[in-house]
Amino acid sequence: MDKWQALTDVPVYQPLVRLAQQPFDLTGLEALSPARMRQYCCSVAGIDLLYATQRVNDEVLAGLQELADQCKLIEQFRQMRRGAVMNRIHGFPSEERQVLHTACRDLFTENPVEPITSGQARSEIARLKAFLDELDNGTLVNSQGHPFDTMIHVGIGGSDLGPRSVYEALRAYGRPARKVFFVSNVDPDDAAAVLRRVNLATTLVNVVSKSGTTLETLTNEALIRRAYEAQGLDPDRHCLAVTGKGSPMDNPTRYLRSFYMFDSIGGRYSLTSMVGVVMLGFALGYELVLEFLEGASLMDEAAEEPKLRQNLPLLLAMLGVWNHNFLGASTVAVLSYSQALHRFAAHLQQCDMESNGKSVSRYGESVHLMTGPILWGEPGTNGQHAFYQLLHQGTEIVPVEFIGFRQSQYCEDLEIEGSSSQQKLVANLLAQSLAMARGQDNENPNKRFTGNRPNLILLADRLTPKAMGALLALYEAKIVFQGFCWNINSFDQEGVQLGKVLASRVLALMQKGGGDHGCDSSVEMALLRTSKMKLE
Ligand code: G6Q
Repeated sequence: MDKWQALTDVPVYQPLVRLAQQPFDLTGLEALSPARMRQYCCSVAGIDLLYATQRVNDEVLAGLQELADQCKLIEQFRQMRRGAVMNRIHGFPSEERQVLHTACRDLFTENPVEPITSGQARSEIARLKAFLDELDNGTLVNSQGHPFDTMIHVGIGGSDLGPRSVYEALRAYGRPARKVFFVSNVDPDDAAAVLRRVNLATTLVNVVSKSGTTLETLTNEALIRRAYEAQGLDPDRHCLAVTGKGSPMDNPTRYLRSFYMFDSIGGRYSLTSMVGVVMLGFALGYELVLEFLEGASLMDEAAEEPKLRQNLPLLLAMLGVWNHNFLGASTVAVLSYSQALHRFAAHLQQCDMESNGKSVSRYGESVHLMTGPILWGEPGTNGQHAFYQLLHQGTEIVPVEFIGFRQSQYCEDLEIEGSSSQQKLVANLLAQSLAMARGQDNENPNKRFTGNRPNLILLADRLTPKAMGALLALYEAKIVFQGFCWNINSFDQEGVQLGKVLASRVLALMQKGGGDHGCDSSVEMALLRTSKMKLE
């Protein structure tokens, strides 16, 4: 989008505002016809998007196509994948970086769209394969000659949430003899709880930090290294590093093995880089990691399709913009009917809200429309027994993105009272979607369901590594498309800086000698006194 173009300046904005005054009524008798259901379905890379339960009709979809075209969303996505410098605020000092997370999985063709970063990713993945082979064939063992059977993944934010959520999602395919634990919080109890559960002698510690300077990660690494020393073990023979070239952690003599991620890959988009795949390779094996990356790569390619109704990520993004900017919904819930996806919403929360929680445009001007929504979620059916009351009858309209699978992962299921657990799970998902859309009248107002609560369903056969890769890339592309549409920079995170700076100031005050405190009249000191924290 050009400098002058805020979303409100895009020609099709006003026509869409007019259409939004009378959005499609999902509660009508024939509203959810079989024909509508068939037509409002888009399938890409093994994932189906069923969106008949959105408040759109053909006219709105045509308007959203124009919106995507007028904002040049596909063109920008193509430029991003080919290495354009997208992470910038024009006219102001900013990160000035390419955005190339997609290059990490562009591994399945002779001609990657951006060969330099893809080439680097290929050589890192070859190094990872060699490392995993050594673990498998017994060339790499601990000092007593025993195989490594456990990994502690240490990292925070983008270096934790994505890897952890996909590990949880794919645990069903994990190698039975390998365990993975995560430590992220600087809360000492996080590391202490994990250290109690592992045998350090057969454990690898995967320290992941792009910057190599993150307080929490460095503190946890030091704490875990201390635990090794206390047992007479050499931590350098157990710790791996995943970091940026030239970072303070880029010191191969301190680590059993070092892997690299690149400047052009932001933390929250780094799951398919070494940030995620070293741990996933250990847990699942190399072949399944490749399947995961292949799923992501298929979705990246599909995201370049210009036709909205055939481009799943673009459609998901534009339906989100319709609900958020035109129908006025301020949050979106991602409700996975899959226990394995129980941390996926947490990852999306970061990926979406850190990317699109912005108030200035890519030209430093204040934006006048809502940008990123509040994203939240929990797995179904658990959520049904908790917050769904508000989703059905609350005053806040919450668009819902349901995620489900036709088959379970473990295929350990039984028919109880005529149906399997998987059938019960999917039946609940479908029922919730209909209930939210159609509602139900009742003469008792307390039992009335107004309906017209927009929702959609993402459905795949089974949560396999490939499907997980596709699902991840789908959401990454959705977030990027929406950011382009709002003309904001979805790739920096200045909003997390202020808190970090203040935390170091408060910490410095805590560490300062007792005598200096008397005359300190800063607001930080006043807060410390009020909080009755012990000052050293
Ligand atoms: C993500 C953010 C942030 C980052 C963490 C960890 O996009 O940049 O969540 O991932 O702060 O950073 P390091 O990997 O540098 O330790």
